[in-house]
Amino acid sequence: MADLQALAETVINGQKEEAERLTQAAIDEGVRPGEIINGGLIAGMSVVGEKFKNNEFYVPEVLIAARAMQSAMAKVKPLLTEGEMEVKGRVAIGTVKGDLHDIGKNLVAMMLEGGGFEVIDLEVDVSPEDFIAAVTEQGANVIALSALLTTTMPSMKDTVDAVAEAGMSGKVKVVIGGAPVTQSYADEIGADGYAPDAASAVDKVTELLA
Ligand code: B1M
Repeated sequence: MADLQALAETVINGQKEEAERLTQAAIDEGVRPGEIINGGLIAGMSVVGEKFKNNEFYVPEVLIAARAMQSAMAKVKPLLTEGEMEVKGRVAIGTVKGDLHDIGKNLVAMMLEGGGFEVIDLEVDVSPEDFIAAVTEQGANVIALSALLTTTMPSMKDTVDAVAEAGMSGKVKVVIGGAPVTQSYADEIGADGYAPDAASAVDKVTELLA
């Protein structure tokens, strides 16, 4: 039987090959991709985050764990998108200007793809202008902003303001998230939605486009 706790441990310990092997075993046993991601990969990375906060882990351990998680994720990702027929909307996602954290943003992007959305991944350090360009040039109808630093959260407000200045408020929905972000911050800056994690980001975008 698939052992998602053991998979989480391989992420925590940065065991890339073992993480890939256990992920493949879970896939072969028919465990749903979302379950592998939530119960194994995200669960492991949350522990890594805690250890980093408590100074039990330093940057190198964190990067090694992230590499194990991302390479295991690469095995699950094609399955999340496989068989999806209806494209529910086009989401331009990125980590905001000045912010280079992309693990959570990548999870949200993958879950959105798995939820039937077309995802335009603008990567990291994305300016408000680049988000607007994704709407005007690539037809995005949702802008999804991720921030992990309190110092980069103001760029979320700048992006919401840029959407209003471009006359797109209401037509393009802006959803925000990331560890320091809250519903009350979303309300304060006038974002259309907030989600605390990757799975609820899919629910929120679905709700906003309904
Ligand atoms: Co950084 N870092 N980091 N870091 N880092 C944090 C965020 C920090 C909390 C660590 C700490 O001090 N305890 C702290 C921020 C403090 C603050 O502002 N409040 C911090 C800092 C200070 C920094 C640097 C400034 C350190 C330095 O250089 N002095 C620097 C900044 C670089 C920059 O961005 N300009 C830095 C650098 C790095 C690394 C490069 C080493 C690495 C990033 C690697 C990468 O992303 N490729 C890193 C990491 C890994 C972390 C921690 C340990 C883990 C972040 C992570 O990936 N978590 C983090 C500590 C922590 O979180 N406890 C920390 C796992 C990931 C799955 O969670 O991204 O929260 P998360 O995503 C979640 C939800 O938030 C949500 O869904 C995801 C999963 O369900 N979500 C969304 C995310 N985006 C969403 C968008 C949505 C909806 C939901 O809608 C659109």
